Amino acid sequence: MQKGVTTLGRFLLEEQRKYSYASGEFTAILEQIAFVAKVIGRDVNKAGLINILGQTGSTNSHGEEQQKLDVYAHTKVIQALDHLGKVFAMASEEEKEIIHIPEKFPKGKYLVVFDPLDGSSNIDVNISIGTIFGIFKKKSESEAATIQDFLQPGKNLVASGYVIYGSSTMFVYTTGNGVNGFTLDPSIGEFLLSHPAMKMPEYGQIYSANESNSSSWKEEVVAYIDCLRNYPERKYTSRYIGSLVADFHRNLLKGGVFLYPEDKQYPQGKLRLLYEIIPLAFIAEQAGGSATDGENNIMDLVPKSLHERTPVVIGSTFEIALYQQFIKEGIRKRKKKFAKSGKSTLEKAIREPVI
Ligand code: AHM
Ligand code: MG
Repeated sequence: MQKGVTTLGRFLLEEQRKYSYASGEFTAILEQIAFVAKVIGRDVNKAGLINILGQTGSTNSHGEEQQKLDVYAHTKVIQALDHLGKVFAMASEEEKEIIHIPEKFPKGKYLVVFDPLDGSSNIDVNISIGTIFGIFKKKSESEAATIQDFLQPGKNLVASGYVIYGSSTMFVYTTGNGVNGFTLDPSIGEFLLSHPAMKMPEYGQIYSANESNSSSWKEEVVAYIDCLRNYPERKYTSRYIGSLVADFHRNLLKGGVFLYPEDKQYPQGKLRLLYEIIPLAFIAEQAGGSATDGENNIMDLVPKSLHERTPVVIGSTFEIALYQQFIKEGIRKRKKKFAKSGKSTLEKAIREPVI
């Protein structure tokens, strides 16, 4: 191995040693998530082959291969974590109720929330997808987990992260001490530190939104996008993959903003607060960016149910602050305010929101 190369395992261990009280329980959970990411990544890469293998009658080694890949990933994450003795309970996008630890295994003190395969509709067309996770500490003393245990704000997270299955497989995580990214070297089957201390640029030139929904966006959101499109100092461009982890990851590296606001089809927003948006908001914040639902910092929101949806705007500080300004002022107020100036609302909107 090359000098200076740090494996994820070594990095986790060194991080753990920084805290005298750390018992290693938490490290064990992260290691298992990284392990299952490799398993899921391997199967995602075979996605196009599953039918071919099935048709030729070749061995179906897992049995699960006939399942939808997101259900398969869901099962694999549970299997990777349920026996550790470190997890109290889990919640997944693929399961309506809480996932309890089987009686035969001891329980731990951590709660894991996850979206096993986000953007899974993109698998068939070879577009990057991802796994998102968040880890909380259990608060109650109860023997069996209840939904209440999971309804914690982002600021209670002890760790969060995601795995992107793209042109390479990457594991990105934070424990509140900055964000670090690891790239899988398939030849040795190890995640290697490739993106230490990731920082989101203060601003970018990208906005990511499904603009086909814009006819039912609030007028402030339409005006905001218009403002970015016509921004005088730099030309913003639109990039939308439709795969949250991939869109977020690109913006984390390059700067910019991802938004999925309320619209007619999703009056509460489409994305899920607990296991999609809160974990990514923690990463964004730790990398120097932020996330809002338009009014509140995402990290302050307390989910009211496991699968609650939220509007979200997440990204670089400049673009988020600009968005907040549009929402706060309201277009009508803005129009009124600038009516006398003789300048168009848009011009004013661009000039005024300097943060
Ligand atoms: P999923 O959790 O069912 O995969 O849906 C979430 C996905 C995100 O990855 C992505 O950002 C969004 O849905 C795309 O939605 P749309 O197709 O409406 O633009
Ligand atoms: Mg999802």
